[in-house]
Amino acid sequence: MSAADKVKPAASPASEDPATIAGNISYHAQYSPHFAPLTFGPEPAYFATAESVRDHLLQRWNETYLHFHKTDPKQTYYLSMEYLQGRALTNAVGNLNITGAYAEAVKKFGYELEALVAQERDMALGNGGLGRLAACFLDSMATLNLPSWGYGLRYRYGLFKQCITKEGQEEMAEDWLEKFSPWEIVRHDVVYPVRFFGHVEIAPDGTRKVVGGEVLNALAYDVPIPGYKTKNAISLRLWDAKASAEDFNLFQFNDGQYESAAQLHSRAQQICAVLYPGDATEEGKLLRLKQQFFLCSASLQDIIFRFKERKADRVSGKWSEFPSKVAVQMNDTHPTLAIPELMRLLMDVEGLGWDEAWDVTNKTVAYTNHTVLPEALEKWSQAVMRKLLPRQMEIIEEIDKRFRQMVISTRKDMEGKLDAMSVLDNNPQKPVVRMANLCVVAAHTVNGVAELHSNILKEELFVDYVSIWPKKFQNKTNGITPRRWLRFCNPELSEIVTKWLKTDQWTSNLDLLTGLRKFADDEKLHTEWAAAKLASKKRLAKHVLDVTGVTIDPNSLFDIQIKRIHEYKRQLMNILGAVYRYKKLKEMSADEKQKVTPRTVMVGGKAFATYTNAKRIVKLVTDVGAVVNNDPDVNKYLKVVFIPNYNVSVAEVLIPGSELSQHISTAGMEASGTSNMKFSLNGCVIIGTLDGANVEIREEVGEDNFFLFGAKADQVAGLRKDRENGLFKPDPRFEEAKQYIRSGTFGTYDYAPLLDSLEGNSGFGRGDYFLVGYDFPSYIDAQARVDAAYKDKKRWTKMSILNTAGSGKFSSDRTIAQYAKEIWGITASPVP
Ligand code: B1N
Repeated sequence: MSAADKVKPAASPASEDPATIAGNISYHAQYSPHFAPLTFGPEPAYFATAESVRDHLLQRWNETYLHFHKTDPKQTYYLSMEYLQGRALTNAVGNLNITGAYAEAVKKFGYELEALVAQERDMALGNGGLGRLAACFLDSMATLNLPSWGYGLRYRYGLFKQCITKEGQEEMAEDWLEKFSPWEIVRHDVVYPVRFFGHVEIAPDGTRKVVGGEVLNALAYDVPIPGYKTKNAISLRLWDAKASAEDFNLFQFNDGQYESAAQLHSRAQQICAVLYPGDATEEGKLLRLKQQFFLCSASLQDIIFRFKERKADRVSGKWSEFPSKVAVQMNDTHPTLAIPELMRLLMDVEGLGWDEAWDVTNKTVAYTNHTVLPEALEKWSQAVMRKLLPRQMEIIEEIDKRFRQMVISTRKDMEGKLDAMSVLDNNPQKPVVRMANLCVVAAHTVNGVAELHSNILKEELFVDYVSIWPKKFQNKTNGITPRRWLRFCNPELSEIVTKWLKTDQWTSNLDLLTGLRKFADDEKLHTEWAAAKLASKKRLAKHVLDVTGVTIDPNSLFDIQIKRIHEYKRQLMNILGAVYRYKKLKEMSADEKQKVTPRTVMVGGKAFATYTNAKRIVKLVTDVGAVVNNDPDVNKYLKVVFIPNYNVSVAEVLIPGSELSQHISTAGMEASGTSNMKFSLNGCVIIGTLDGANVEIREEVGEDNFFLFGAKADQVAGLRKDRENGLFKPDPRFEEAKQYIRSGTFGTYDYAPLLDSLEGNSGFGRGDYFLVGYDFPSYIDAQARVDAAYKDKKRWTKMSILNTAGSGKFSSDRTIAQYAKEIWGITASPVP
């Protein structure tokens, strides 16, 4: 019997009555005050409100833990280096279905709930789609009552804050913990040692252990994740690194040697200091590897602890039962070290033999691939790995050896492919471990994130393995949570959807949206739909004015491209299109201009700090904007705005107000994309290539409601070859746009390296590897079709409705239900 069972708490603080809630908020303001009690400004009011919401979460979260403990279901553990949670308050009250009660409660203090929500800092522990996907998945896991948890790292600073200056992008540390986070609970009782460096010692009986090196402690912080309209709340467990008191050399400190006295403490701080520390240096690479291992080792020790905790007799073994209780999902290759670390724990700590440990590991771990870009496929130096993780490296070598033997003895025909398929690349120039290969060899299932991407995995990247393990490969098309991405971020449109469907069940059963199709021509719906869109556009225009000082016209077509800046995503094509549009406007007579569809082109996204060409693209967008927006001849017809510091909370303002969004990557290069799903769900029409999930979105919403252009994935290799052979003939419009920039129209910054990357055949300039020049004419033509369609309000509104109506497939509830059934083998376990 636990203490909690002996003495019941006085009263539940988790009330749904506004007056009681206000009392609880007031209680938190007094007894967990983070600010002087003199004033109760928006910031303290936000913290007190958040803490009172947390009371609700904690109650559910404790009950869920106990429920899983008692019922002992198979549980999934999602391992990810990134979680882009964004803000939590709106989502928490929304999922708990107490938004109205909280809105009323905070009114008693003179506040609107939205004003308090705006005080919250984004939890930006991720950089793009992969991290936001993990966050959407947690929401769906909780909502579907699945026994599942997330594991990640508690980075002190999240993804950098992007400032736009005259020089372009500048990065600042994102201090999300500056004033503490009310959503995390430090768990001083959950601590595991993680060892780096050292050497392997072999006992006379052959057992191995690592001695020496440095040991840091992983300390757990739990972020409760509530499901929508359910009692279940799951955990996102984030690890922080700590050195212990014994590692603090008091003698040295008192002797004035402050730095060396606290050496290990400062090394512990480095581990969770930032997401993606620069890896240009050897130190940077080592730090990233340390981060990855820290996540894997701490999480696996915790998973094994829980496996034993739930049934006492597991302490003494029954390891064959492990895969029937535990599923580990690796979000890309970043947590690959979970494989050798699980092997080590099973063999060196729990005493299993190799075969048994391998069987357990294989049946436990699964791997999701998120990219086929060669530069993003992780490879770690064997030497670095051997030094940092000597035992894990031994295990990787053994895995590689046994894999090679297996192929040679069972698949003689594949022997010639072994050099490409093996885990170790023993090229004497640069011996590396190929993490994706290790994942494919060790995992029971490998999946891609959209149909097209999964096919590319099976037909190209992993084709050789398919012939060995044909059943290992699956597709799980990505999804997004309809709670955050429609219900909460777009209340106007949500209400209309609920009204016309006569139910709000779509929030957890998104397929119901197809019910809107039969009203696609209804004039009354059109009027309401357009009014909701306009309201969101006005909110978006206000945001743009606040952060850039640029006034944009809510009656112009809002055209948005927001995502990480990368050459394959082709923001450069977008801006060349805008430059071409500008030039044409300059050449038009006043009468001709009257016929033009006014447009506001918005681009947002962060460039990795060391990715020079991506930073040049940011600079180009702002330079083009500065000229166009201040040109009285055209600025009624065109504006170009760079939206600074794109993140989850900015997306929640931009997406509802969008009308056209650009998903224009070179075909075959964007694994899925997930913002495309968010835009379409919010009644935005996509202009895009047949890439990633665009293919499936177009199928669902109908080809008339999608502006398609560009080369197909299977043409790309041939087009690049043609280019190398000098067979490419650029369209004059493409030449015109580039020349306009080169001529200095948008200032004197040196754009030559950027524009040169679009020239040449190969080698220097990369010969337009991303095929901007090839796709440009069809892109411009598609944009002309957009202009024409937008002039016909009826047609456009119908397209918008049909986009929302066709988005049901892209709920992360569907995705997660498929993972649960087809990969993890887990079932729902709702708290009674
Ligand atoms: O993962 C998303 C997809 O929707 C996107 O298409 C895909 O680009 C994205 C190395 C990545 N793939 N790979 C990464 C992130 C961080 C890093 O250090 C690679 N991100 C994606 C969700 O499936």
